[in-house]
Amino acid sequence: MRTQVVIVGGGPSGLLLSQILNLRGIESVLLERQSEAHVLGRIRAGVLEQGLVDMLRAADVGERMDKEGIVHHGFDISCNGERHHINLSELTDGKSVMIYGQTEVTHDLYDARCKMNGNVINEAKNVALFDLETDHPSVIYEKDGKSHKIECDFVAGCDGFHGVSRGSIPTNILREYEKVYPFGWLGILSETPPVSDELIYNQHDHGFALCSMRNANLSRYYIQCSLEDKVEDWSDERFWEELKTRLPEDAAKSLVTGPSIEKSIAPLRSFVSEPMSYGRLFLAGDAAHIVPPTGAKGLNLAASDIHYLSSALIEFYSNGNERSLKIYSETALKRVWKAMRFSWSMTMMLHKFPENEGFGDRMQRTELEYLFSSKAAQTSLAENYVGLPY
Ligand code: RFL
Ligand code: PHB
Repeated sequence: MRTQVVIVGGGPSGLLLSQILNLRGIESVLLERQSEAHVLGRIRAGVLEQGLVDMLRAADVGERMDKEGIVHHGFDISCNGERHHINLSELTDGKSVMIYGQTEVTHDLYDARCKMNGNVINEAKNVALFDLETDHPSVIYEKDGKSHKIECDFVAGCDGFHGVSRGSIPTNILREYEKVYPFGWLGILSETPPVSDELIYNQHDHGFALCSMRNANLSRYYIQCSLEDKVEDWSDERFWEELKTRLPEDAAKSLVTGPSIEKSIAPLRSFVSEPMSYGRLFLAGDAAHIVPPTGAKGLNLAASDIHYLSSALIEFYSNGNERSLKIYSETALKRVWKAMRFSWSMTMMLHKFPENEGFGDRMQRTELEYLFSSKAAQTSLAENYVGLPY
């Protein structure tokens, strides 16, 4: 088989790329290791920047998001129970974020790919990439016990942190930067009304907590937990009690609890691998970088990579010019590092660090006091939260 672009990975990065290329008449085949049901069952991010919202609309997948998504003009930060409002719109000339789950984005993209007969191959096993440094790379995969080969012009590595694409770049070229945080996030989804109209990021002596949501009757809550903790250690009762302790009093009182319908623990890390391209392979999204979820940037960063990569491929196929493809890595990484810095600073500011007794704790408290007292500091936070320009 032959195609123009092979896309490895059917998460939001791969599906969005496939959809955008298809709309521009560029052929692609998308290879996803898991079943569609598995991909659609994952609960992940919930906050979309304006840039991603615009991309989804332009890619003809914004209809349900515009009906069901909730526009948020601000959020709260609570510091040991004292609540402060960050007015995103006032601080950023009217910008906002959209609350719409990654699960729904993925759903909409799968539906659109299906309607357009997009070439999505699920349960593609043992994907391997070849001849990436030439202008005729190829990809081999197995499906239903048979081996298949696809020849192509380009390979887009959209296969997340554990995919094969990044590992196909020779180790003498790849440079990796990593920070692993000494805690995780325990998250639950519950069919209860959200405790507040907007998100609340809570800094507390017991550890960080986040109140988020998916819709008027679906709440998403997280608490910072130990890396040794197992999901089984946390009954729903224990989770709600601990969450209440970390919330401001009014929120704790009005919190509606109920059975969790999903519960999972995610470790937190910052990770960047450079370069994001090698020959005719281009990495996008979690395949190239991971941010801790505190700044809500993971999915949004995947989207900005896809913006740069799809524009560069469209340019190549419209006039043969490879210039934007050649500078893709450099262009994408500039924005990646800024989102890394923001996610890292939000994480450092809001979590309890076991080693931070004394000086570190005072610095953290002062950082928050400065933020609440300075419009300049709030503006900086807000412009990063709504998303830096592409
Ligand atoms: P994804 O979503 O990981 O999709 C990659 C896809 O590639 C497939 N794959 C392969 N396919 C073929 N062959 C192979 N060898 C393959 N290896 C892997 C996988 O099955 C998968 O379908 O990456 P993508 O598309 O770049 O999207 C990135 C976002 O998913 C990610 O940044 C965010 O979800 C990160 N993230 C969160 N971000 C937030 O902003 N807020 C959150 O609350 C939040 N929670 C999370 C998260 C990421 C998590 N992961 C990755 C463990 C919670 C979790 C649990
Ligand atoms: C979520 O709703 O899952 C969510 C929201 C904001 C974050 C992280 C996760 O910073």
